Amino acid sequence: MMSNRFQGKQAVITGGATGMGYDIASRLGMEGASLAILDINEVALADATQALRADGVDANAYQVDISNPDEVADTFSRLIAEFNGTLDILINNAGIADFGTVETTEPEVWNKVMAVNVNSTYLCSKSALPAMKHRGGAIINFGSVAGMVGIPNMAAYCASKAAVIGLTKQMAVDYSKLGIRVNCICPGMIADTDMGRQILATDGSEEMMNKRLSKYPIGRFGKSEEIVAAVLFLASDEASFVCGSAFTVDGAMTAL
Ligand code: 1HS
Repeated sequence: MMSNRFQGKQAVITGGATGMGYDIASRLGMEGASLAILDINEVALADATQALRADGVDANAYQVDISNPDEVADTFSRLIAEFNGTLDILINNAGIADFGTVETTEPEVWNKVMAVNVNSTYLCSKSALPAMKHRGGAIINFGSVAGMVGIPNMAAYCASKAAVIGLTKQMAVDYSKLGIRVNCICPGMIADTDMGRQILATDGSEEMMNKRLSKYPIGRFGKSEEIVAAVLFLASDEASFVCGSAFTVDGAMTAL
């Protein structure tokens, strides 16, 4: 049975055109939320919006590079106007993965990963917060197990996700008293998204695959829907006392 936890709520999802972002958007919309979908990919954005609307979801699309301060400010002023000045939920989902040790990571790659994963979370939150103060709200950032333990050959990605976890805790301290709950989700390897496939493909040898899998006590990688369920919980009123949490959904990967 589909519940209606988000009836009357207005939500922004970054990176909402594909992968987990789309899955989150779709579930939020099916449970009643009105959506602003942000994505850099114009074609994917048009397809996603069409698919959501075909399912009866109220969704508007905004093409934006969320690492660009001016573009973010302009996009949020337009989408908040469309939402009549209020915003309830911000899902800072968009992110990229890249590979390298500290020695093999070039500054351009380091800066891009930090810009897309960390700066965007800061910039979108900065633009969203004034509109969330009217009736409270929820911000869900995307950390990762990679922000809690080291992953081989992912220096920039690990640093970026640790920064998101730190920013989440800091924001929770400043904004909980205003009724805005800030949390981050820390997924383990999710195999059925583009990012998951990209990470698995960097070294898809059987040996590497088994090594990766052996880090997961549950004996498998995760599925997008298992992260989406946790994100929706954090966004909902059921999580009314959950603030500043780094919520691991990882099959005990970081417990090992
Ligand atoms: C993509 C997500 O942030 C997880 S990174 C974990 C990679 S590993 O556990 O498969 O090495």
